[in-house]
Amino acid sequence: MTANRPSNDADQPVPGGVVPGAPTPRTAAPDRRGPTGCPFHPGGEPDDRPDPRAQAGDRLTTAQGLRVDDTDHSLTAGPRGPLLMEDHHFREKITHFDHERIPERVVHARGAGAHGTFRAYGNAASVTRAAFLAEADRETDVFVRFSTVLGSRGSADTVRDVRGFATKFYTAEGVFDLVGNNFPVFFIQDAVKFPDIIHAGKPHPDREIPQAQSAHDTFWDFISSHTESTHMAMWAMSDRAIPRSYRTMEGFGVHTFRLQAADGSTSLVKFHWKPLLGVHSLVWEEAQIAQGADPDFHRRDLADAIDAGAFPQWELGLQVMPDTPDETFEGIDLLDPTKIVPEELCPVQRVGVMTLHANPTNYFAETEQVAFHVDHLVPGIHVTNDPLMQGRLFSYLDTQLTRLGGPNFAQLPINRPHAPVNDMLRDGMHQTAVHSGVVAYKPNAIDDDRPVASPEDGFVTVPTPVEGVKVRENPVSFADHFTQARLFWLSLTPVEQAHEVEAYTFELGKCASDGIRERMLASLARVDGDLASRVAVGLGLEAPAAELPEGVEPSPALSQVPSEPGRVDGRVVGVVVADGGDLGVVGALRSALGAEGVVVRVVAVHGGEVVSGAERETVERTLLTTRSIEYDAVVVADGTAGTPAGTDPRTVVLLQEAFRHGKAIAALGTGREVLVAAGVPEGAPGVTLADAGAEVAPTLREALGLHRAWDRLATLA
Ligand code: HDE
Repeated sequence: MTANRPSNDADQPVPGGVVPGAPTPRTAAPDRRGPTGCPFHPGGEPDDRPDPRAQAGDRLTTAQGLRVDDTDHSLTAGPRGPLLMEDHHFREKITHFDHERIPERVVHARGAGAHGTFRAYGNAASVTRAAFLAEADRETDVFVRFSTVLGSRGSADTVRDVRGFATKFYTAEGVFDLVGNNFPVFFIQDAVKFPDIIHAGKPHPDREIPQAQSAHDTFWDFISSHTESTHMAMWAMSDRAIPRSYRTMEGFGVHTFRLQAADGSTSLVKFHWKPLLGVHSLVWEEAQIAQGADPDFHRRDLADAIDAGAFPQWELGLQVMPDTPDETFEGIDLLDPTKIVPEELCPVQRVGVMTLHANPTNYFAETEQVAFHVDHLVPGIHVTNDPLMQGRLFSYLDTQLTRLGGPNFAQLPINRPHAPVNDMLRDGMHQTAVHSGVVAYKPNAIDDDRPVASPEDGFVTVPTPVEGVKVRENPVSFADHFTQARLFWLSLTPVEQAHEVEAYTFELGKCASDGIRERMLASLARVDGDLASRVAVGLGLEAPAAELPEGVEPSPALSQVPSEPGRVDGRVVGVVVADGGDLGVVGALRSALGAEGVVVRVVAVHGGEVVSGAERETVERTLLTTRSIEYDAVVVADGTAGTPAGTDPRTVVLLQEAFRHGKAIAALGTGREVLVAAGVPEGAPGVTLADAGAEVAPTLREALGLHRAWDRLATLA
């Protein structure tokens, strides 16, 4: 018993004036300790005290804090005898290990997270009273989890799939979760079909293959028989489904939200995340190589960038539309999650910036246990009757009960609000709070009716009218499944269209059923005749006659091909060097490009150092440990020709892949002979020859900012 803790001694007198049953000095909570025995210090944790969330002390102990004498030998009856039941350390260690896993997410199982801050510009005050958006320069902590949808927790990052982009804002008014994707639309219009599309996309239940792939019969069986999926399928077959990095993805809230300003006025709003690094993708062959060479490609990229101080940033954008009774804008039904509102019709207004600046300390505690929920809203942000959104309101709370083992998951450190919680919820599995007092009901006289409700500044549902007969049907406007699929197609540049054709041909080519292929071709013929006939040629089938929606205008904002060079932070240039060759190029490129965050990596045939006269450079990648997917540009140094590095077949593969993937390539001096040997044409777009590193630096800077040599990709597509 600590000195400051009241005694439970039954003889102690009850102080006068205490209401019977109310908390008295006779009751006492456990001492304030973290999960590993460290004391909590009210008023913050000074740096010189141990973190109460972390492991404490330097001695190995049991979970009960008992010091362990030996953890390498179980307790046996003699050195050759059986294990003794008495071995409490063995039983505790193995039992805990046996239960280390929790169920992975049924969708979005594979993910990576990061901590950061959101700073509001203040210009959203006219549309929402949510303080974290409305107050200029207000900073709010965030945790973001990016994910793929179909794959298991251990699957590869670069599969063709939609990416989850879920953000938890720990606002002073409670947690707000923006649980979005990197596509602005969804496959289905009604949440009741979600198990169907996911069962169709997941591996076939008999052999449990293919993993994390949509290129199989059940997926395309579903898509081809649900024409409402056509628009989202166009996105899934585009370069958007194979992002270069989580840092170069857009994010979308998908559904239309209803925002309410302080004066009570409401608007219908779509959320966008705009990456400051631009929107960039891999090409398909790169994505496939990465699945084998580095299945953690995106996870590693995010963590490395943050470690290196290249903090990824996104601006939060709003498309604000009038809240009219028909909930449509320019003829687009805002409740239909298979439709976008083109930016040209309603510009995206940027209202704040998010910076991710810290990696998680522990993957399980943070990224795995974080629990997002579409229903985590704050005053000023409200849901609409989008039937997909309405279904999600049920699903996310429900799924955590199984995944996180009960109703107290909000108490896990990563899920705790950064606002006072007095919820009157009690008990339950894994309860870590020690609620005091006897009152957990309202109204109550014992506690002066506390805690009190907040009709003024609490979450007050916008009083929108609801009426109608109970039906299982969609609004008539939901029946248009092709106009926006065509809009998407028409908005792509020819090289992006070629990738779309290739993706459809690949995916349908992996299906065994002709019926599925034919049904899909029939859908594509309602998007674009050229698209349908090119895919049909690849599949060796007849293209059906085109039957197209009329008057569709493209939205140039949907293309990913940049009109001018963008930022280059975190872009990587690989420089192939050899002993005895020119090493000065490495320093020249670093000093020319390093200030903008470009990473210059030395690639050689062996590890350790490369040496040339008095010059030496540390080798960061050998031809054995590297692959072209690591680089945005490849440079061959002067003096490499004829050396083991210059003649190694892996250098040839490196250059050929960089060439095929539209990456910038440069050769200095005799390095051009290495290009010739690799079959890289000297005059091709994005291929530069020079004598010194400083000469190629400006060309490389521009090429990196454009992401690809698009003209070259167009000739290869
Ligand atoms: Fe989800 N979704 N979803 N989803 N979703 C889940 O919740 C669900 C949908 C999204 O990083 C699950 O905690 C239904 C659209 C993301 O932890 C589950 C429907 C969008 C994440 C669930 C949808 C999303 C999830 C699984 C149809 C984009 C990962 C684990 C109505 C706007 C969040 C979990 C993270 C996760 C249900 C459709 C995004 C089962 C029923 C549309 C980013 O509750």
